[in-house]
Amino acid sequence: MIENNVEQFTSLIPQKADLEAVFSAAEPFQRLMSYYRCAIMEVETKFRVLDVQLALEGENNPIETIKTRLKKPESILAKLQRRNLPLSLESIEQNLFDIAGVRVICSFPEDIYKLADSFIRQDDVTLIERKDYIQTPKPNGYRSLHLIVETPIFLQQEKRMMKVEVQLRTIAMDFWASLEHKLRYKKELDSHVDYEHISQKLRACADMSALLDNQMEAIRNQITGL
Ligand code: 0O2
Repeated sequence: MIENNVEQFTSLIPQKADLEAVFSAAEPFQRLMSYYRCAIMEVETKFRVLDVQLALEGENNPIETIKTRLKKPESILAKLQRRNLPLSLESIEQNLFDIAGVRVICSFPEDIYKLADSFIRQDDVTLIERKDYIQTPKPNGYRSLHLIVETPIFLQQEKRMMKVEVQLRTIAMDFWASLEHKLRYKKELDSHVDYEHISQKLRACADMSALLDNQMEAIRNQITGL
């Protein structure tokens, strides 16, 4: 039994050769991460510009907040290992599309689609993948619109295409997802809780948050005459 556990544990540790490859690539790795940081800035600016323009057209600012994040090196390594992918920079670029993440929190569901359409229409944005978890929520109740896009960053000597994951959500969707994420983390610590029951409750909360979004949007449309 103990031997089994040791085997399971050691299988999670990267092989020495893999680690050497990762460490020897430290400088190129940092460089790649800084390119992703630049791509985040480009995409964030595009959304900020759209927000200003929509406000100029007489609508309230559709964006509440924008959060950005660069995936941590340990999460990158873990994801490559989980998927049995090569531990190399090429592999990161070719296989992982969520190294650069931009989360756009909107006031109302309709704003999400308006912003997403305007963003995707821009001629330096190429849509790679679109997952609409608002139209079709995940079984646990998770809702958001996910876009994987490719967009250029302009360096001193070259133009480089970078992939960025954009998640668009309302405040209510973000509220639910943030708490669910925290509770999921706690699940790894506690063993005495009835998680089936908790899942049902979380699903019910997700349904309530969807209802709230729809009702708030209906009120907005009544007020603005849309
Ligand atoms: P983090 O730290 O937010 O980046 P993949 O990400 O490609 O391995 P999948 O399922 O194809 O897997 O990706 P998907 O469905 O586009 O979802 C990826 C991200 O969406 C997650 O990233 C979360 O940010 C968010 N997400 C998806 N499902 C849920 C959910 O049920 N609850 C919450 N709270 N967030 C969710 P990461 O990598 O998990 O984390």
